[in-house]
Amino acid sequence: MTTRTVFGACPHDCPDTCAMQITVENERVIKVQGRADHPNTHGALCTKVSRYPERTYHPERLLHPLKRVSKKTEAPAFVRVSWAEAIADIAARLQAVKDPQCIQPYSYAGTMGLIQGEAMAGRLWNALGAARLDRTICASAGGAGLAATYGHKLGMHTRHFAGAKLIIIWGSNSIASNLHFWTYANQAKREGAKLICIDPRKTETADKCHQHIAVLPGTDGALALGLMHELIQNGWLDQDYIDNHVDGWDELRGKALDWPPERVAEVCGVTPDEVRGLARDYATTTPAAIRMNYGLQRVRGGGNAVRLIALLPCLTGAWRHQSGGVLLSASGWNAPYKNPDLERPGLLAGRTPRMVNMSTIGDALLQAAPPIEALIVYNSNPVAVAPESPKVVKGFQREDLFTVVLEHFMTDTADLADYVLPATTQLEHLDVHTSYGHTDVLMNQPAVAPLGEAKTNTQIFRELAAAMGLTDPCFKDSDEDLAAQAFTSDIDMGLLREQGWQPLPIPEAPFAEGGFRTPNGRAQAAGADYVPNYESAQSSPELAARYPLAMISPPARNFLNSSFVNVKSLRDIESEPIIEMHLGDAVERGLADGALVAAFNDRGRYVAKLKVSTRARPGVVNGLGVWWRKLGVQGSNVNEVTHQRLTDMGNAPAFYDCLVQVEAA
Ligand SMILES: Nc1nc2c(c(=O)[nH]1)N[C@H]1C(S)=C(S)[C@@H](COP(=O)(O)OP(=O)(O)OC[C@H]3O[C@@H](n4cnc5c(=O)[nH]c(N)nc54)[C@H](O)[C@@H]3O)O[C@H]1N2
Ligand SMILES: Nc1nc2c(c(=O)[nH]1)N[C@H]1C(S)=C(S)[C@@H](COP(=O)(O)OP(=O)(O)OC[C@H]3O[C@@H](n4cnc5c(=O)[nH]c(N)nc54)[C@H](O)[C@@H]3O)O[C@H]1N2
Ligand code: SF4
Ligand SMILES: [Mo]
Repeated sequence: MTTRTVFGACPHDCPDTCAMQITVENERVIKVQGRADHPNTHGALCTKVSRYPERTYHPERLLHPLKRVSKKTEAPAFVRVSWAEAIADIAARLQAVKDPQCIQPYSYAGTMGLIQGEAMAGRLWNALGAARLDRTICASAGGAGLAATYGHKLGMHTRHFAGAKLIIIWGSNSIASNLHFWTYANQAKREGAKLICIDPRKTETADKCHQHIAVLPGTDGALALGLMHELIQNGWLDQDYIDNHVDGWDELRGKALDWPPERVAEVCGVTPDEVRGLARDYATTTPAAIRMNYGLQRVRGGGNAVRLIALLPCLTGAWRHQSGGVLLSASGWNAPYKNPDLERPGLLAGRTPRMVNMSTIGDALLQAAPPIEALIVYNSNPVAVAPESPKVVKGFQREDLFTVVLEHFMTDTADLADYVLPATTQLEHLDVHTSYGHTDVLMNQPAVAPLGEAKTNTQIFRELAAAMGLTDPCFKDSDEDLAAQAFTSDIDMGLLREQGWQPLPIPEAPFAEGGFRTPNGRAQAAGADYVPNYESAQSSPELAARYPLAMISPPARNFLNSSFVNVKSLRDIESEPIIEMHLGDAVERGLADGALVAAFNDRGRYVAKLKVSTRARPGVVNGLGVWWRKLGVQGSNVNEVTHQRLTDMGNAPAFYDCLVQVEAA
């Protein structure tokens, strides 16, 4: 028996980017663990990724290229073909597209790796002049909000939350989605810090905080303005910090004065005392830290809400302390270390192909002019995760659309492909990673050879480039070459290979003396304001009369977006798709716990089991995401009812800005 350990990195879309230790016995991975010597990972992976071997050796892993033999509207049927046949046919089909802008890549963060992400794919799209993709589906509203305020996506160090005396967890179910942050928050709690959770849902995280403020979805901007009102009225401002480091406060101050606690309470669905108490705690506890997450920016006003919340530590001077400030994303810290030439933008040779927003792929497939003729999907499962899936499905069903999907499994998206190509998992390929939660870079070494005939994303794109006659030498780069090119020379690749991770030199209290990344170094407050939801009783009363319940669809703890839904041990924990509803709302509708119900609106109908639960507040239902449609009830998932309208900033989807009615199914 031969046993070895290999250093890896978790590839998933999660702020924690854990360092993994992979145990291989007789050329089979038997265990993945968190590395004890990596500070942010501290020896533990989450439940999901601890099952990564189960996912990798899953009996339904795709191991051979498949070609469709049924109509798109019929039950999916495929036959096995050779790689040579698949690559030659796909290359010919792509070459037959006259306007290269009608070739549409579609990818997201199935892996966050820089190599298996866009390194080789981007080169191919640039060389062809294929359409570009606006990658907005997750974080671009908040990202744009942060950038408008601070000049970049920057925030506190995760580890310094351990030293805070007040932690506001705002729009985040950290125990489920940001476990390693929670470890630091818990440490602060043990040392006497107060933890407050702001979330419409009473999450596992809210259970463990001292206080839970259950705002209505999409009202966080109003709450932030209410806090500012209280800071002004009670003389709690750090005027010196504001004078030296903030632009536009006079304008924002005027707006905040219009938001007394009573008005805030009415809009947010909380009490005036909750607003006053929160303001007092925030202003009078030092250091005070805010962990925002992306939950609160999936509404029409998401960008502005992030702007307003991000400004709070400027108003109290919380930034003066290393354990004060705010964190939404840390990715701006690693941006300067990334090689901007990795995807070879020069291959575009002056062309500016059209850009399609991934969040409106349903409309784009049905309406774009000229039409999308070929679609290449990798690292994403849009038929399950994109909003308003009835339209996404209809778009994918177009018989004149040529679709190729690179995948590990036969997902809802793969079911609608012309070709399905088997891709390697993180245990089978090389990659390098940055993180949006901490500030280390990591390397993932392949632990075992590709399973079956699976190939890396990079190899598939290399072969396609060759078959399409592209001769630029960059298409010959190996994954090792790509890894060596991924960063600027400030990253020590030798150390990265040997140790598996490397911290970046980031200041401990980065904005203690201002120095934001805006052109004049000052935080920008002008223009920030509360933007109400598209769909709510206040902003669209006629719609609310028909669809009176606000539905949010936050992640399920044991899935990662739609990944892991097909891993049986994890699906067994989640058991089945559920909609959480407050008892009063259930009684009003004559619905009993455990009933099969449908959440519906003009867009579609999502069928799930009703869970009458204190996790739901009155007026809000929680449709935990994101199930594979085909593993859900009646082939539906929560995106049946979401819409394609975009946020105020960043052109992102407003998944949690959604009215429904619920009835027995
Ligand atoms: N287990 C698990 N972990 C994950 C993921 C997963 O699917 N499962 N997804 C990963 C991804 S892709 C991302 S982007 C990250 C972050 O992903 P996020 O979506 O930020 O995940 P959560 O931390 O669950 O935060 C969402 C929380 O916001 C709450 N929320 C919804 N609407 C509002 C609102 O209007 N205001 C406020 N204040 N709160 C609201 C929800 O109830 C939920 O508890 O997590 C990653 N981690
Ligand atoms: N209603 C609702 N919808 C949501 C959300 C929500 O909260 N509510 N969350 C949104 C968010 S935050 C996000 S980030 C998106 C996420 O959406 P996606 O980025 O599409 O994420 P996943 O659903 O995890 O799908 C990733 C797919 O990539 C595949 N994959 C993983 N690694 C590789 C690889 O190395 N090669 C190839 N070829 N494939 C690979 C996996 O098998 C998986 O099927 O969903 C969004 N959709
Ligand atoms: S999903 Fe997040 S918490 Fe889980 S192993 Fe990956 S990085 Fe760590
Ligand atoms: Mo995300």
